[in-house]
Amino acid sequence: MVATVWNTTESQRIFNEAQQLMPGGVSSPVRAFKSVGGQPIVFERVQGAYAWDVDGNRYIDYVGTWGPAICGHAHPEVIEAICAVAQQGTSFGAPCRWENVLAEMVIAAVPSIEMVRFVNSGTEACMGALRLARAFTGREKIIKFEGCYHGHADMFLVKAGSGVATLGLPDSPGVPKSVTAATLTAPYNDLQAVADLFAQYPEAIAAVVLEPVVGNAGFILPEREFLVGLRELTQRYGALLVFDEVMTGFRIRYGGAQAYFGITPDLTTLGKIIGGGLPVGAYGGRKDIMQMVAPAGPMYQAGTLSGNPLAMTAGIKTLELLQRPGVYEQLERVTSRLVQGLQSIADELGHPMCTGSLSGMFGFFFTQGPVHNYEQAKTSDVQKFSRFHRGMLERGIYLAPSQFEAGFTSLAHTEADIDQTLAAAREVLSTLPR
Ligand code: HOZ
Repeated sequence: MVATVWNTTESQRIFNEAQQLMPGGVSSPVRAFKSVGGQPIVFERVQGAYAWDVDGNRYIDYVGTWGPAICGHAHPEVIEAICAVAQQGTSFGAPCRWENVLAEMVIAAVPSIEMVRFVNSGTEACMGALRLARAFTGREKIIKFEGCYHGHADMFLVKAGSGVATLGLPDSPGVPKSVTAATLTAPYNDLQAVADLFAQYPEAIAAVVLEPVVGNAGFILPEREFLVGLRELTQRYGALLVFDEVMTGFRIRYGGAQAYFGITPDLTTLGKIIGGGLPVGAYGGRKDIMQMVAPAGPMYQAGTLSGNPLAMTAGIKTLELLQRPGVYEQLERVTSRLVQGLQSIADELGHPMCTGSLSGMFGFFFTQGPVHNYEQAKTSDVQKFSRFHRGMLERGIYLAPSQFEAGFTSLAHTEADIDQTLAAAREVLSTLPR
C-alpha cells in the first residue's frame, strides 16, 4: 500500500526555506513534526476528509485542522457563505448582525452559557474566562490538571499538555514565577487531590479549569464521578467551575461535553468548530458572571477582529450543518469503527495498545493502559508511536504528529476511508517490533 514513490521533494524545499524565516519553520510548534521525526508535509489544499500536499500526495486527514473541520474540510456550504459575506467586508470593528445569530445559537446549545463574548482564539477565550473568574470571585488561585492545555497564556503554562507535552518542555522561560505561583495543579481524574487543595486554600481558589474530555495529553476520558465531584467541591468552596470546551464544544455533542455528561459549569470556553475553520474563540456562562465583562462591567477584555463577519458566518453555517439529524450518531459510528479496528489489529499482532473515543474524537496509546491521567499517558511507547506515525504517513494517512494530541474524525470520513486506514495500520504494525 505504500505509494510506489512517495515524493515529498517540494514539501522539503518549502520547509527548509521556512526554517530560515520562522522559528522552527512553523507558525505553531506541534505541526513541525519534531517529536515524530522527519519533516512535516506542506499542505496545498484540503477537501472533505482529505488533504493534498504540495507534491500532489493525498492523505486521509485525522487532524482536521486540529478540530474545526467537523463537517469535513472546505464544506461547500461553508465556503459559499464565507464568499458571500466577504463581499460585504471582512472586518467591521463594529457590531454586526451575525454576532447575534451565532450568540443565539451558542446560548441555545450550551447549557452553561447565558451570555457570550467572542474572541479570536481558544487561548484568548481561556485568558478571558480566567480573568473573569478572578474578577468575579475576588480570588487569585486556580486549579488546573496535569496534561491539560488551555492555550499559551502565562498562568496556564504549568504542567501543560499539547506542544509543551509533545516537546517535553519544562514550564516555559519568559513566564514570571509570580504569575504561575497562583496556578495549582492536580492529576486528572483525581478528585481527592482537588479536595486536598481546597482544604489547604479554602478561600483563595477562584476557579477549577479543565478539559471535560482531555485532547491535549492524547485522548483521555473523565470519570463521571470526577466531574460530579468537581461541581460539588467548587460550589462548596465558592469557586467557579470552568470547562475548556475549545476542542469538545459542538464535537462531543451539539451542546458540548457538558451536555453529554450532564454537568453544568459556571463558565465555558469555545473555539475551533464555532469558527468553521476561521480564527475564533468565545467564553460564556451565567449572566450574573458575564455582566462583569466590559463594557457591561469592569473586567476588561477587547479585540479588533473579534466578532468579525467572516468567522461568525462560517460558525453559523457549521452549526446549522451540525443540527441535521443523525450527525453525532454518524461521528460515533465512524470513530468507533476506527478505534475498535485499531485495537483489534494491535491485539492480534501483540502490540500493547489502549484506545479510546467519544463522538468524533479519539486517541490511542502504545501501552496496556488504562490511561486516566497524564502520568499514565506518558507510559506510552513514544518511539513506537513515531514509527507508526511515519509508516501511516507514507501510506497516505495523516495523524496528529504527537502522541499527546487527540485525533478527529469528520462527517466526510467514509467507511472506505476507515477501511483504508485500518489496512495501512495493519501493514505498519506488522513491521514494528512488539
Ligand atoms: N495546540 C494545537 C493542538 N492542541 C496545535 C496547533 C498547531 O500546531 O497547529
